[in-house]
Amino acid sequence: MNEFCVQLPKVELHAHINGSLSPDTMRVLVERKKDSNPSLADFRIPDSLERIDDFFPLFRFIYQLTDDEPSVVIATRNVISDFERDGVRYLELRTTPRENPATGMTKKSYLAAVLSAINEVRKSIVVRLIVSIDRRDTLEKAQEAVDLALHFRSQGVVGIDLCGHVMEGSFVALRPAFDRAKQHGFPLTLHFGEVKENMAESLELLSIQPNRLGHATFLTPERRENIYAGNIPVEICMTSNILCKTTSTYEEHHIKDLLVEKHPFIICTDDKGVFFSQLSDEYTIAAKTFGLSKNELYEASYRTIDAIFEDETIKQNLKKIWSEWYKDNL
Ligand code: 6MZ
Repeated sequence: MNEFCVQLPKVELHAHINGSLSPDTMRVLVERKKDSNPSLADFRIPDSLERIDDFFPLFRFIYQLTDDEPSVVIATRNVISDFERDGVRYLELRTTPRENPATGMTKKSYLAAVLSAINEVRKSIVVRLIVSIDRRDTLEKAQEAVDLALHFRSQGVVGIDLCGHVMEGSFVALRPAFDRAKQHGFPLTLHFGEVKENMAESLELLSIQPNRLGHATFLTPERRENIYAGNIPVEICMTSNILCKTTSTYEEHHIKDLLVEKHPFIICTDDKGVFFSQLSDEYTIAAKTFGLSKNELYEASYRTIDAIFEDETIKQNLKKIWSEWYKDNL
């Protein structure tokens, strides 16, 4: 089944760039930097995490690897190649603009570096960028992220994300930036109900009418009803949820409710570097856990095309690629 899941054309819509660096890419970047920063050579990514709180501090290490533009280009290019090798044909990466005065990297030059890698010519994968706003940011910084998204729109920025430490910050404080992004026509995807404690702001998050939701693990019956009524696609990251211990088993994962309800979902990786899981692995897990046939996996993958932040022409092109693959393989 895994080989089939690698071959299956797939869409990836929830992948944080700095969480997606493979061990090989991390090694390449450590090599580049270990002379100036010897402590990097000792870092080990943990196999498992006690709780989701242990996840976010990992980025203090990873961010030292991508703290200048050439490293950002290598990181982004390698992440794209990893997804391409895994059969991803359309990819929306997301990242939080970051600066580093020590190397002269600004948020603008960071995004320019990411986009230069995204816009390298490739035959079998289309890549776009979502600009992430961290929950811990000030409104001013969030507005700056929207400015940058507008600045780089013609180079492949297609949407705005709310992400970051699930127990910190608040959407309410940042809402004016998201309202402005929406006024400019950017679709929004919001991390939603990743932990129980996030439920307090769920109504506020839905009131902005997001185009997609990340995770949506914890839902009250009312919120579930809102999401179904709005037909809002959910980005599902099973291994991420298991390793962050927000879901206890694959069998109990909330994707099961979406399968039963036939509600749109997109199987995604979240942070494939930190969680050691390719997108094909996530499809394989879904197939094994819920007994999905090859045809059902194909259908699930085909339906994700409707959730991308791109126009009808690109959607139709992708649907053609999927249909041709179906004729040859199923
Ligand atoms: C919320 C997450 C996340 O933006 O530097 N991030 N935010 N929930 C998650 N679930 C596990 N996984 C990653 O990528 C890393 C950043 O993405 C966010 C965190 O803010 C993390 O610092 P970029 O490319």
